[in-house]
Amino acid sequence: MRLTLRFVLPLTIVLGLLAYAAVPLVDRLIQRWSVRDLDARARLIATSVRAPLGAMMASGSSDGVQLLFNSLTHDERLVAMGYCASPDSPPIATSLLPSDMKCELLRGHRRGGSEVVAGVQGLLHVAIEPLPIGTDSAGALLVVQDMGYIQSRGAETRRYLFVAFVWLSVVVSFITVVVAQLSWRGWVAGMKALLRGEGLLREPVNPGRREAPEFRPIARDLARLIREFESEARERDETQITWSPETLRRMLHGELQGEDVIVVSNREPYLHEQCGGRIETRRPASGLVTALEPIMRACGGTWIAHGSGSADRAVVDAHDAIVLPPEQPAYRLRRVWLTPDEEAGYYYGFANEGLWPLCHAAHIRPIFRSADYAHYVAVNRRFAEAVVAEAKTSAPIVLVQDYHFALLPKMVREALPGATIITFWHIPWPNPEAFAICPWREDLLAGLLGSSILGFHVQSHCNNFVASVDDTIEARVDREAFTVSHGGKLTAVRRYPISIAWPPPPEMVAVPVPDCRRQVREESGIAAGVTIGIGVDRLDYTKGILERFRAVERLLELNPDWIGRVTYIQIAAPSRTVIEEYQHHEYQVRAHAARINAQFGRDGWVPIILKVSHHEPRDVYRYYRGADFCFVGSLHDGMNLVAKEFVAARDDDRGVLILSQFTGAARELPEALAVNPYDADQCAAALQVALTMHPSEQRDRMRLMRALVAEFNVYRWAGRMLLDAALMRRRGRVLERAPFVAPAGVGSSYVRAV
Ligand code: ADQ
Repeated sequence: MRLTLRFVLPLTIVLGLLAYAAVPLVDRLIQRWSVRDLDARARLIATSVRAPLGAMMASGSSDGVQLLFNSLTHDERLVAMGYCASPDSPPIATSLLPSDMKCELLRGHRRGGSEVVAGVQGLLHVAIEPLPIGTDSAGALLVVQDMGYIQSRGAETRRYLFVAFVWLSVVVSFITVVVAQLSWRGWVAGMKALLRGEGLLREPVNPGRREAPEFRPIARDLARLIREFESEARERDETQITWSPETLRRMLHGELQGEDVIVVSNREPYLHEQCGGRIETRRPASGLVTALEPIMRACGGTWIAHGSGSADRAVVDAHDAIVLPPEQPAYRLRRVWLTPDEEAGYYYGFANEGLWPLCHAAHIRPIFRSADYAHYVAVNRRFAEAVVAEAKTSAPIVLVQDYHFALLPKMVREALPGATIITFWHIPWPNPEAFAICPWREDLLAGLLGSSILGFHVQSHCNNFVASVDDTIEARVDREAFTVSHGGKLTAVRRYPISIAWPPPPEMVAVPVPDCRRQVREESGIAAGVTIGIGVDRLDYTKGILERFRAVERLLELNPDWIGRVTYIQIAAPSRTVIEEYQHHEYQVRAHAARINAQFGRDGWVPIILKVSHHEPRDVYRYYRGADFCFVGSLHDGMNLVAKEFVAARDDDRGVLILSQFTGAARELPEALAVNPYDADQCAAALQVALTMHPSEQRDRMRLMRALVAEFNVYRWAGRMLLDAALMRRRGRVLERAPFVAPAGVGSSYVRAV
């Protein structure tokens, strides 16, 4: 009712005012029409009387004229008539001709005309019609008509008009109320649906109902706001997210919908090798591949890598690409070919004889050759060109992996200024003094600072990098925001601890633990009562394999009771075998194992079993599951995924992890037995603890470690980086729309890194 009144009342008032304004207008209009009618009537009368009047005047019968006029004025509207022969003669007229109406009137109306005058009983219409008769050339007829009927007609019209307006207002109000009610209901229903989130966060409850077009812009804005709110909330409280391939896919869909994701790494996720007449597919032993492959499976995109398998060329298409993984294609691998010289200079030379020892505190001197560096520059350029060629948009998201591509971010940035480049440095970053020995340190830093985000596993590596920048090049370092501004570009330096897929692929943990133990024993010839330790590494001097052998030796020296009761299996994948240092290291590893086995081995038992060969991930997991403890003894390691894999493999909550304090993993897994691998006595003591640890303690420790790896899995690692990239891109877009030059050092400049 109130709604009705709200519509009807103003409408009635408006219509009333309109009617009020219309009345004088209508009066004037009626009068004008009536005057026109009376003029025509006067002309008609003049025409009708012309002949009899002419005859009477010719015969001088003024009485006859009088009689004629009297007979005509019987008409109730015709008040009086008269004839003037000239302006000076008296009129021959009926008795009711007003006395003030003289023939002089003719002077002002030589050609005739009419006027409205006020009579005693109301308005009169006086028409003067020229009527020359005989010699009276100025003769004219006076016709006086009553206009009273017009006034009564005006009153009637006003009455009709009023009634019509009243009706109109009622009808218009009714229609307005009905239409308003209907659209109000629709609007309220639409708004309620919007507030319920239909069409924004979820499908409409009634999919048949079409969304009102006027809601579309509101719905769009709301959806965008909700997305932004969600992602900001996620950024504020990421502990709420359980990261899985599905979460990552959803996040990529929501945050980076339609974005072009390109990964660049030296190592390819799959190698194709010629074996006899067959082509075999092989997964390389690499932490980087272990971490990135699940991501690419989850989000697709293009992975650019060096094609190093002997049959790699045989399986690619015309664009040097192949779709992977073989069993369930999800992403594209684009292979880049290198000549043996390029590979020797860029990969073995500068990357692995120069940067690898430079970044690892393993007391191996880096070797820097300018010819190697020239190859490093050229190969970085080649990969950068491949990124540009593979980019589907001008602003792709490029994930650059590791120390093989320190120069590439800047090269890609120059070609694709809109790209979001996330570079992840998988190995440690040395302190500024150690880094200073690199002859091309400025170029390396400038190259890396082409990235939007530069990631390391742990905060101390971020700190070392920023300190190196501070010591080496002209750049503005913001230690609060942890950003570096160089050449007008900003790079955020962030910590993203890498991890493994969780839960581990089902096929890795399919064989029950007791079966794994039995198989491991059988394969390695280990007797039933012997405790088994495991180490899984690339055969690399940074991994502390020699140190672990010394620890086993020391344990047997200090506690001879363990002789014949414990065997440590070292799986070592040959790595970088063309490098002399690695050849020497392998020789030492073999020699140490042989010496210790010779010293302590007896009756078919040996303390160390060394398996220098590559193993498929399934075999590696079988060893993890079949062992009683895992020993990670790296002298220096960015993260170390073996530690996390061992934890993931132990769904029986058993097994002990001995972990070097110089790995990134040690900061995340305090329940492991932390050791200094250089301290053989301490390591031997840790072995003793591991060998005697009660199963319930093993279970408690293992559960805590498993919970951590489950939560901080590789999907979180990638998701966190990609979310940061998405945030940067969003901020970049906002800034493009509303540019604002922040004062130097103010955080908004962070956005310009995009
Ligand atoms: P890597 O130095 O390669 O990685 P790591 O993290 O331990 O070291 O990963 C090694 C991977 O190779 C694991 O997945 C392991 O299972 C596998 N592997 C080792 N030996 C193998 C063998 N014989 N056969 C088959 N597979 C084998 C670099 C950095 C690390 C960082 C990772 C990821 O040096 O610090 O954790 O990248 O960022």
